[in-house]
This record gives sequence, structure tokens and C-alpha cells, in this order.
Amino acid sequence: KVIKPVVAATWNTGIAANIDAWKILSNGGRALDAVEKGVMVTESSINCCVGLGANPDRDGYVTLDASIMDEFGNAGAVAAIERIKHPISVARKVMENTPHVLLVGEGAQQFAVSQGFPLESKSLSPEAELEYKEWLKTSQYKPKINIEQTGTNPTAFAPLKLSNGDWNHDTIGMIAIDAAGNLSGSCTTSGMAFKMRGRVGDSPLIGSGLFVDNEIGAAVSTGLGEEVIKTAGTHTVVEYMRHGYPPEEACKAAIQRVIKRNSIEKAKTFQVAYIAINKQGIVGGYAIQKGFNYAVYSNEINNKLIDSKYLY
Ligand code: SD4
Repeated sequence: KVIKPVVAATWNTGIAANIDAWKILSNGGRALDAVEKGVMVTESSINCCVGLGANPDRDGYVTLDASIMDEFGNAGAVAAIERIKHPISVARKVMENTPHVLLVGEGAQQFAVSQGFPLESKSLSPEAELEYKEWLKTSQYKPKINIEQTGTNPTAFAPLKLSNGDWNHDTIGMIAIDAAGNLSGSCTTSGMAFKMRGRVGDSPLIGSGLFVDNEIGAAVSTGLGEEVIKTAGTHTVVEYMRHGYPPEEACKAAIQRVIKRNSIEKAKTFQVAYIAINKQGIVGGYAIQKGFNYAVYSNEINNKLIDSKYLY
């Protein structure tokens, strides 16, 4: 039996995002539309890690990464785009209106403007301004991330600074199966807070931050992008599903590939997490560390936040 439609999204911000995605899915809409509209909710809200209200890079610029994939294996993405409110929609336009997959920086912005996206202000949100000023005091880049995400208020500016002095993080990744049984996925982020100017993470890279194979399943990632890229994270998850692993097991196996190239000691200092869905509509997730959660919405599971299993 196939469970459908279903949508799943990373972190507690996934709850609000799922609501808009579900409006589309429950009316027989296409998974692609659901995963775009869903994450637009997060892009519009003020939070630490997604959209123009998020934390800037170390030079004070908010630069955004996003990617989207449909049921035909089409893909579109933007990286290091500035002053555009909905990078996910620009990613979709790249997919649908260009012969390319990925546009970056100024070119991505020019393309967005040519497609009718307004150029927004450069200024930081008051919340990000505060965080940035605070960060400038030490200017230390310590990407030990998202060990714990507390609270269920999906619109709150996430608690950025952890008690151990590290910076929190929460990209939104969303995967869905629609009533027709088709899969799509999306991913959108401001990347690592206070990253180097020009740094691009896993989120806009197909096969790293997001991968969809309509015959098999879909996966998205969150966490330390460099580690996801080096293991082609979400492609790895989908390949494990191709070989018969259920989603949670596939995520776990891909997490173990991240561990394998690090010492256990090192791996305990950062977070990587995956969520995946297969063609049966089964959702699973796995993380290196405790504290990762994801929201699932289906006819059976009424938009519930699920604590992911984890290694350490
Ligand atoms: C990145 N993977 O840019 C993103 C950040 C993230 O939860 O997911 N944080 O590396």
C-alpha cells in the first residue's frame, strides 16, 4: 500500500511550511508545487537560517542557496544569490526557463530580476543585525552546528548561539509524494552563518543537498554542508534506497559514510542530518547527533514533529 500524499520537512520550521504544502497536496496538486510553496513560508519568515532575514556572511551580506527537483529528474538551483526573497522560486525558473541547472551570484540575481523578481533591500533584519554585531566581537568561524533545536514556534528567530558558544543552524529541506505518486524536493538556506564570502554549501548542489529519483525516492540534507558535499550525501541516500534500504536505514547508511571519513572524535563536533521518502510514501530520517527533528504531514500523521534517530 502506498501512503500518499505525504510531505516532510526538516526542523520545527517544517511545521509551518508543511501546512502550505499540504494545501496543495490534499487538493490533488503536484508535489513540485507543494515543495516550492511550502519552503516559501520559511523564506518569508524571519529566522536564523533561511531567506533574507537570516544571518549574513562574515562580510555582512545575506547570500542564499536553493535547489529544486521534480518527478522527471529535472533540477534547478541558485547559489550565493543576494537581495531576492524567494530563491526557491528562482531555482524553479532556472529549471524551467533555462538550459542550465545552477546560476550563481550576480548572474543568478540578474536572471531573477529578468524573470520579474523584485530586488529587495540590502539591509539585515534587526535580529540578524544583532547577531552579526555580536559575532563581530570575536569574528570566530566555528561551524559546530545545530546540536539542539528547541521550541516549537516555527516563526521564532531560532536560538542562534548555543550554550557552548557555537552557532545554530536550520536549513529547510522538503520532500513530498503527491496523490499521483510522484516525488519532488526542495531545499533553501542562507548557508552557514558568518561563512566566508562566496562560500556555497550543499543545499544548491544536486546530489548533495537534494536528490530526487521518481522511481526510487527523494532525500534532503541539513547540517555541515562541506561534509555532505564530500560524500554526495542525498544521492548516496537515494542509492541505498535503490538497493532496498528503507528510508531511515538509507539515511543512517549515508551518515555512516560521513563518519567513515572523519574520526569519531571529529564527527561528534558537527551535525549532518538527512530525511528521505520512498515510493511507498514512507519517511525516515537520521542524524549524527541528538537534537535533529522533522515534520511529517499525511492523512495519518497530522503534521507532527518527529525526533530523528541519531548516532551519538
Ligand atoms: C549549508 N547545509 O550551507 C547548509 C546549512 C544547514 O542546517 O543545513 N544548516 O551547509
